[in-house]
Amino acid sequence: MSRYGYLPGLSEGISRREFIKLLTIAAATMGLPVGFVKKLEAAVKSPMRPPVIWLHFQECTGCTESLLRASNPALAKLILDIISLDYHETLMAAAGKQAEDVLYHMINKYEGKFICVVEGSIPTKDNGIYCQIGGKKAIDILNDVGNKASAIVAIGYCASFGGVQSVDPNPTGASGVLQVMKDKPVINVPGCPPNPYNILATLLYVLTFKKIPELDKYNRPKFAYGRRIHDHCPRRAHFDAGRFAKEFGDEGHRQGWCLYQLGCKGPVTYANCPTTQFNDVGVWPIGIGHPCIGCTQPKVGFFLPVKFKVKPQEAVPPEQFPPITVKQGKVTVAGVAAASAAVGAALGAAGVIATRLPDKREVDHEGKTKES
Ligand code: FSX
Ligand code: SF4
Ligand code: F3S
Repeated sequence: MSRYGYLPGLSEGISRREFIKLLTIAAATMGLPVGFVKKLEAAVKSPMRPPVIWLHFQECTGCTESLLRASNPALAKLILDIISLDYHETLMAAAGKQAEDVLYHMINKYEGKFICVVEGSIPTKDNGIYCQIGGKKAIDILNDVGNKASAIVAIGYCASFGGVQSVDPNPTGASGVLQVMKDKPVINVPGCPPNPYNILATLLYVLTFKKIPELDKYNRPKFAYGRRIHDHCPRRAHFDAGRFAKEFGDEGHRQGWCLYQLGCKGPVTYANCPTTQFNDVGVWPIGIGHPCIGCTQPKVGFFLPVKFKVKPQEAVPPEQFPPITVKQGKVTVAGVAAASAAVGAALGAAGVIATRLPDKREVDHEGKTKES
């Protein structure tokens, strides 16, 4: 239950089995070994865990809805109830003045200690008049609450990057949280809607480690947004082989070929959708035949026409792979990699082995080593 117990319908417990399963998935999403599940459990159960205050501005509420409609109801319960959600405009029974009183009571009581979650963009044009709640402008509410929070988690494409309403001509001046709150730690968890496991993992990370996870240049947690869709896409073999769906419903589309020619933005979009997927039943846009629209990528999702073809970038190796620019004795890794490419995938390991070796060793074209 939340501290005030006013979130209806979310108070039934989660079985221990479900609870541990969710924490294990969250640990895997964060790239943590299974041994960390106990730490996550302790953080969630701690009576000292910080309250969470969840604000809504310009949006479709799809982020919260997708949580509530998750095929695993325990997931919504874990995020919305057990992680101590103390104010959520969509879910709480309180309304009007009562709701406002709760909000200001909470932020004053827990100043500097609570996490503020924001859903939706903030209109900044014409003094912010285009989104008002109880006569108060969104930008003022965000300033009141955000400035007292220990950290802000911007959930969804709207709160992260402005959303569909920020596309030109952006009549309301819709902006992401970071554009408004420049001096606060802001974590962006984009997606339209974002994957509930990424929301869970981000909140759990902050609760457990009491710090912000490592972020990329768009303030997204690297554990969830560190790789391109294209790099893990199950249709990638078709891309490499030049087999493309040209029209929805054509033979290539029915065969599950690559959706690049239909405007897939997977080659420039960073997110874990191919591996995490949605709704616990393995669905995600590309999996069900729709090109990725880039809903986690600034200036891509909604900004580029669906049929627009992006330019594929160079392949980027995962961060945990060794660097490919380090010279290793007489044979450079680049040389080994080139040789590997020429003689087949089995030798690809040579490049990896090579970078782990101390200097003054040579690596032959089969990856065997000898001291020089
Ligand atoms: Fe935006 Fe979320 Fe898309 Fe909708 O709240 S990210 S329009 S799913 O609802 O903010
Ligand atoms: Fe997958 Fe899209 Fe890349 Fe094709 S272009 S391999 S569908 S991510
Ligand atoms: Fe969004 Fe593309 Fe994933 S459209 S949900 S980032 S596959």
